[in-house]
Amino acid sequence: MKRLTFSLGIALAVFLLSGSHAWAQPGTLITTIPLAVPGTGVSVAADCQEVIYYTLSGSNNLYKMDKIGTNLGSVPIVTAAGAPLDIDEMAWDETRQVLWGQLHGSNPVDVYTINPTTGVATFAFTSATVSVGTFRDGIAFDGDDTLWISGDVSTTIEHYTSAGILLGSITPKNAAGGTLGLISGVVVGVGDLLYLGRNGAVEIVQVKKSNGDFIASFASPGGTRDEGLECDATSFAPTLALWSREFNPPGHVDAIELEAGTCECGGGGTVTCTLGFWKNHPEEWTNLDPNAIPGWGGGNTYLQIFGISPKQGDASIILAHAYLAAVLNTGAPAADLAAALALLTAHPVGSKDLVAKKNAHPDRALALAVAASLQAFNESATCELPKS
Ligand SMILES: [Ca+2]
Ligand SMILES: [Ca+2]
Repeated sequence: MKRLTFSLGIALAVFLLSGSHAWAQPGTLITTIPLAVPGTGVSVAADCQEVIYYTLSGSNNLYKMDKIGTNLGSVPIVTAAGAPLDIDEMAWDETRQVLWGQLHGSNPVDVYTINPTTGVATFAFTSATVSVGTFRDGIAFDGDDTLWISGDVSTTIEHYTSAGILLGSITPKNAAGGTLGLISGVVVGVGDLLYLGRNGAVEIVQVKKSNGDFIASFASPGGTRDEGLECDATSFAPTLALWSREFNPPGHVDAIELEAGTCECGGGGTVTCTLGFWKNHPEEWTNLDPNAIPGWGGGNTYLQIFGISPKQGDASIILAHAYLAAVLNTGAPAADLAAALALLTAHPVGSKDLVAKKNAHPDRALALAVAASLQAFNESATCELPKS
């Protein structure tokens, strides 16, 4: 009897403890905020200082409110020449301290940067993204200084450098491996992750940035239409929030809890000098000549080596990519750099010595381990904002 009482006491303590922590889960609604100025629209953005931005259909105003819905005023969005612009979905860029926005009704989509204080919008580039309707719902700024852009009710997401160079396109998949479709909002996650809102499907989906493969999904506790999305790591810290914009008037934005650490405010605020960053920005290389040919490069230039895909799991090429990015970054582990150079000298790019096969060369596992270590370093390395 005594033991039973003791067990009940433990159970009660666990119950009380769990109650005090509320056991919040990813996908839980944190709060719903009615728009301070009501209306129709698809946009929501958040800077890293608890200011929420949105626009309304038929207006060129950039509206601001705080995380409890207090109206913080508005500023008209205009070009430098004074022409009014109706902007749809927007994404905060913490590095440049600007909003990236899509022009309403543009097809293919015109992309602008917007100064949140003055409202002055600067044309950036025209995307390849063709969209149905007139609302432009998906834009996200990535910490490697790229953008992910989709139109409305889209099946694809296009990937661009901040200078507007098209890097590729993904077609996100559903759990069964078919085309996901209905994509409106897009948010960049940490690592190989995008969060997507599905127009009218009341669902938030995680897919792989690299190829669109399905990872997971949860029912959206937001409105009936998850249009624009935005990562907000600040307003409800330490809880990580995803803002979702409801289309229909009077309009609201919903803060939805996300798994801790899975997205960053405004792309993180520093440029992460990943392998992709260096591949896309040869003009930023300071300690290697992109057109020089290393002895281990199989006759290719450094820049050409970045363009070779590692067919058959060719570890020489995987290692060469990681090594080049690590050399271009500052502060890579010296032992890893030396090991990589020795391996590449023994097994140059194009030798196919280290392809995946039965009885693969014993150096293959070592090359992959060194590449993984250098890649972990590259994924955390920061560098200067591109000068473009
Ligand atoms: Ca939509
Ligand atoms: Ca957004």
